[in-house]
Amino acid sequence: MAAHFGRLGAMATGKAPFDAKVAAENADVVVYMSKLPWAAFVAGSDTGDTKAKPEIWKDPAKFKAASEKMQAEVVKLAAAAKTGNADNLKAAFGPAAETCKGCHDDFRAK
Ligand code: ASC
Repeated sequence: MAAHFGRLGAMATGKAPFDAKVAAENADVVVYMSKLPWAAFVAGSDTGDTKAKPEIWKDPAKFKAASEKMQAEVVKLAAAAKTGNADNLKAAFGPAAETCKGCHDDFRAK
């Protein structure tokens, strides 16, 4: 996730040249991957070597809402990437990154 989202971030922040094809491909991978983590957070998976905070299981509705917000934002990010316009990617990247950060702040230990 970090690798593919990171490539979009590099383009959105001017650290890498904008390449519409690369942006669209990476955004599609992000959309696909955005659906995957949630099935792993089953009851009982809160123990052992994990960065998952107990809040995931204490407030599953909040966790689910955060996951859905991220999934919605990366769909918008992919749509923006597919316009082939760097400014659209830039505009969509910040809100998507906020949903990563928001969930990590609340639900992932440092
Ligand atoms: C990334 C990455 C995250 C998010 C977050 C956004 O590239 O690995 O977790 O962006 O840092 O604030």
